[in-house]
Amino acid sequence: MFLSSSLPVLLLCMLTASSSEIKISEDALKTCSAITCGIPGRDGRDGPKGEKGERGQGLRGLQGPPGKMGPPGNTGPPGAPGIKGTKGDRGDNSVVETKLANLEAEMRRLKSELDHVKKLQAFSLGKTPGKKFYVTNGERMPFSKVKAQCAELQATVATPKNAEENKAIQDMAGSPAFLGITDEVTEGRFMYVTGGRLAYSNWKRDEPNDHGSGEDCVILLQDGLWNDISCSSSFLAVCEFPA
Ligand SMILES: [Ca+2]
Ligand SMILES: [Ca+2]
Repeated sequence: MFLSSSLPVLLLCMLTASSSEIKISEDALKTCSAITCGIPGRDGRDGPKGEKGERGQGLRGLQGPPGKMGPPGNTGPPGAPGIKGTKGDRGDNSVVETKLANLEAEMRRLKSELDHVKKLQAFSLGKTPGKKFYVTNGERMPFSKVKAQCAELQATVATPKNAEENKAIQDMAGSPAFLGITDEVTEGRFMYVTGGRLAYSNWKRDEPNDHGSGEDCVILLQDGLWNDISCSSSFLAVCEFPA
């Protein structure tokens, strides 16, 4: 009888019930202070199953290293032909022809000038048509340098092949000058630097004598006679140009 009359009070005393503890609200406690609280009832039955929660998201791992390059893909089909371009302007050859004509005129002028210079040079050197002519820069130097200087001028070292040429060099040089003749290849056998055995010679008495430590080059003395001499000595450089 007591239990049935105090049931509402008990319900008031139970504000929140969990599986482990019972919390009592402030209002309920006030009520309970006046009326003795009963023992808590049994746990209720489990409620219906809740809806399925959203899928969780785990921690994303670090990005791995790039993989190996795959094999090349197949060649694609050829593209469609492009749009045809507009027709170009007609070429103008007149500019090129004018330039060519100017160049030809300039070449004729230069050739005329060159011929004029050649005539002046021949006149100043006393050159006779059909005959060799000789040029000197008036410097003395070893034979090797004379050869190099003449080669630079596309000429050779003065080499008299007869008495007339010997006289021409003698008159032009005015002082001892190297000739393009040596016995450097075989001692005692003088030859032309350009090749071949001597066709003419004009040795001074008792020359060539290969004096001292040896003399393998030849100079034309002021009197027109020849003397073998050391190639490292310095004498006048005279170059010879063909006829
Ligand atoms: Ca010699
Ligand atoms: Ca000598």
